[in-house]
Amino acid sequence: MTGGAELAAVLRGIVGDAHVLVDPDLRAPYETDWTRRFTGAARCVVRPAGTGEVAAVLRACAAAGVPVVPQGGNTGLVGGGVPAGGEVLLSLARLTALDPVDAVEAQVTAAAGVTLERLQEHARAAGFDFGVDLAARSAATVGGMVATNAGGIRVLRYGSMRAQLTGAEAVLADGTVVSHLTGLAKDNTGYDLTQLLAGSEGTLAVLTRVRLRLVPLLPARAVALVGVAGTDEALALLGAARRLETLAAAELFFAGGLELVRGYAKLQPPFREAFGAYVVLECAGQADPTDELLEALADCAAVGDATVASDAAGRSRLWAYREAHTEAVNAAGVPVKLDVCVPLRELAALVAALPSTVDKVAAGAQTVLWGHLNEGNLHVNVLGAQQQAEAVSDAVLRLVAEHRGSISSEHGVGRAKVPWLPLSRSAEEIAAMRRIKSALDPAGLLNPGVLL
Ligand code: 2HG
Ligand code: ZN
Repeated sequence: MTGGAELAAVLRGIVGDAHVLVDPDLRAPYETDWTRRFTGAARCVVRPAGTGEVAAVLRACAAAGVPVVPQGGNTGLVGGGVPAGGEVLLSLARLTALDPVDAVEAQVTAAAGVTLERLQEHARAAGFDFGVDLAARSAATVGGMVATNAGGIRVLRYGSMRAQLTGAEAVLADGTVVSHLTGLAKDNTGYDLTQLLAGSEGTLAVLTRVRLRLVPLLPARAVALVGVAGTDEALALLGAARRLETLAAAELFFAGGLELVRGYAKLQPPFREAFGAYVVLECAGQADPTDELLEALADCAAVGDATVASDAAGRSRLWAYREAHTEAVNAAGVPVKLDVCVPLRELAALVAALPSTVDKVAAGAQTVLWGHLNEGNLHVNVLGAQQQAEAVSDAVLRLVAEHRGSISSEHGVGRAKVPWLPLSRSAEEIAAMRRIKSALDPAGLLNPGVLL
């Protein structure tokens, strides 16, 4: 094992003095996630500028036997991109090359550190759009989003990140570059290494470039915020909205979350009357979908009240009630944060059981729920339970497993959910994952302690 100073000197030789950060103040922004729940001291932060430098950094770390934590925009929510202590933190933020849109294939190749927002602007300027969208768009990077198989608010229409992925370039733990960026629509030439990396959370390789599918730019949009009595009524509304070909998003939140968001973002109550649950529906098409959205709402008995906007300002005003949830919760305290999904038939029972399940292990804590209705994906945020974080996670995740759900729907396993992985994956599956891990990273240097 090389000493810390010696490895840092080797890394400086690869990326230049300015891009190896050893000073604690300079390292700090990389060492803690933005929710302040995960933190660890890195040996140093290294900021390579391209695939060749990433490969050289990984070769140097492998030679020194030092573990590496890859990091994109540091917007992850399960501690998968921050060090536990003593690793080299490999920031992909300087890999920002973005190729011109390939309009013939409707694809684009982007380096790992390109932010989602930049990718969206780039695609839209060329008459296309990108199929994944999420609230952290200004900071989340495409490399991190592939590594975590990010989901977000358009999964209903376009699937999650892996569904957009047609190719990848990545560096293995020993510095080997594996590159398959042709993006061919049909390519049956053996194991799909690209898809293996989607959702691998930095444990198998470091993604440096990704080839992504683009979708048609749909200029006409309409958003409805709908008040309903509760989860069953939200599901009835979803059933009606799903008949619309233009449906692009269906999101859910509840009265408690609305109150928190209104206080934080200084928003007016959306309706004169208060409702138990709220649904945001978005429709998108080449032609204005407002009328068909209004008709669907008028025909649905579950609708308590609704407000619809078609102009950009009005649409973002309605989206704010949903999108400000994470920030509003964060401003209220450090939450216990869980991200689960269940079959839709189980959703109402889960929503009903969650507050009392939490209360049994953390009396007086506040359970805030919201999420992606179409996928039965609930974000369970518990405030005032940091001392009982483990017990809350355990109780909630066991309840989810009883309802045939997943302990991590879209945020990944990271460091946060490792103990509960057996609730969602069998011993045989986990053993097979371990075999894949040790084939690609035999020394266990990539993101140790994450996922497995
Ligand atoms: C969302 O859908 C994000 O708002 C974040 O996945 C969820 O903060 C959370 O728990
Ligand atoms: Zn989400």
